[in-house]
Amino acid sequence: MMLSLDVRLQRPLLLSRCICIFWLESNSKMAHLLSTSFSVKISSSNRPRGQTLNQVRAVLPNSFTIKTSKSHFKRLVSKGDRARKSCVVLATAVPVSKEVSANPRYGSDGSPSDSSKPQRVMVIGGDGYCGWATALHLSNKGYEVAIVDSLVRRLMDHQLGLDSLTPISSIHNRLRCWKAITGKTIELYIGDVCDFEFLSDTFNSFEPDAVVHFGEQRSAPYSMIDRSRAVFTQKNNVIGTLNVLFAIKEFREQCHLVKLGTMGEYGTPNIDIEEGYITITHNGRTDTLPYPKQASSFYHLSKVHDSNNIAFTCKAWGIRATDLNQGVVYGVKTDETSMHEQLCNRLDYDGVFGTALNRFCVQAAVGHPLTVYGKGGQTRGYLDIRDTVQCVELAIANPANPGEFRVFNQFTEQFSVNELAALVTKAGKKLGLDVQTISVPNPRVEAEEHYYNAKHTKLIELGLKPHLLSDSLLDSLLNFAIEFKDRVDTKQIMPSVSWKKIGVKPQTMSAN
Ligand code: NAD
Ligand code: USQ
Repeated sequence: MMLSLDVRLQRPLLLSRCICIFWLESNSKMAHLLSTSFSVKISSSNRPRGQTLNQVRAVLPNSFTIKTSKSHFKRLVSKGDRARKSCVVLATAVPVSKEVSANPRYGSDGSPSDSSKPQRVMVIGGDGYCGWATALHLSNKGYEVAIVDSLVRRLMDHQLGLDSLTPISSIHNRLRCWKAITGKTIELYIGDVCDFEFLSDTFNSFEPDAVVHFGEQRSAPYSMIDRSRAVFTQKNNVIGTLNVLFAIKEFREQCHLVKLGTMGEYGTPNIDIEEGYITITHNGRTDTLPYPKQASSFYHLSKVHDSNNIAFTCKAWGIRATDLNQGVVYGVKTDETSMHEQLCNRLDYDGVFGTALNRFCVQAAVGHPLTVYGKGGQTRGYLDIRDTVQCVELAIANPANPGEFRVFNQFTEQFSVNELAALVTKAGKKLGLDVQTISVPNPRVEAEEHYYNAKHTKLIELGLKPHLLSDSLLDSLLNFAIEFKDRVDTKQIMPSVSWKKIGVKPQTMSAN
């Protein structure tokens, strides 16, 4: 079926409102990326790799064409079996606030009142790296799960000419596969959480007991490409989170917000990093205050703004929230994503979205020298993706109290970049790889040699059993990278975004 949408319409009347929202939002917020005439093919198969930004001409569209099948449109809002929820995402009914006592899943003390009933968890950003693994894990553990995602990340990859190392199926095929293998349904709402009407409908349709919010622009380099990407990052992240807070207040007062923050909010202070709060004695008086934040990119700063907004609404409205200040995640396989190739998670290795250890493993696999930025003493907290899903489950199972803004530092070990490079070199040699390292002039503004000692005990106290970085994990990640090395576009490996060169001029990022 060929379908044309005129995006000048104030309110497109047709079909799935969700996809209209997605594209309209994309158009208004991502004008830096789109073009006056724009043709998009959406299909369940993967797009061709290595597409350049020039190939996906980038100017704001007056109209665009979506080629898809009728059945795909039907699946844009993939619903569970419950009849009461049919078409709710398409509806615009004004929701009614619910009283706390009217929520049968919580007792008067705010704790879940019926432990036998699976909790309903909304995973925002559930098509992404952490969100996909988490959604499957929670579904496997008996939670009723809905994924909310605008799919903007797939669009960004497309526009920057990037691709995951691993081939990833469309979200629809992923969910079909999950259902076929496990019999479990994960509901799907495609839309942008910055669109409050969409979010309201989604909340009223799904009625979450917990919301896990991964749905943000998460790359520091992306936020430092140019002014419009910086603005997009902060609008997308801060407004999205603000909308989630308002949705909880309005429709699901007892819902527990589990928000993905980042260790990078703290920066690299010359004292120990505490979990969220620090007790200070100043001029003879003592207080426990939020730990000072020194973020070092427009992305990391968006997380600081989120944290402040969440803390404020916990105080003002009694919202219950857990801020998971997560370190850098590595790895790709979890028990659930390993069940079938269509469930495979993404693995980013490029200079914009790829993170240190994942990048180093892919670099080693293709014989590219490991790209240590500057002196390589930059130290961060790291964790295996299998621990990301475990930590989120622990946070949901042990909710914050009403009004509590709880902060957990979510990582298991800390490493400098040089230490990571040495570990990958050693593991690569065991596999017969010739692994070299180069020092790349640091594209970022950050301390390259510094003190770093961050606390991370609260999740352990709740029962986290860490998967520490081991030879076997490195071996498996390297072998995984070797398996897919033919998909690597080596031109995407070197960093291309400079913290100092960012300006107002839109930057064209393309694979040459
Ligand atoms: P990702 O880019 O793979 O996934 C993010 C998902 O959110 C994407 O599917 C994207 O389409 C969706 N999204 C973005 N904006 C949205 C919006 N406005 N409405 C609906 N959906 C939206 O990122 P990730 O690596 O999975 O990271 C997830 C979260 O975890 C982020 O908040 C990130 O800051 C945090 N985090 C990630 C890491 C890491 O190493 N990957 C480390 C620490 C914290
Ligand atoms: N680095 C290199 N070489 C590389 C890539 C990175 O030396 O090829 C260095 C960076 O300069 C930085 C460190 O490694 O000092 C970590 O960089 P990264 O790209 O792995 O991670 P970062 O940009 O901090 O962001 C990632 C996620 C982000 C999350 C953050 C957690 O993309 O969403 O918030 O990790 S944290 O670092 O704890 O803030």
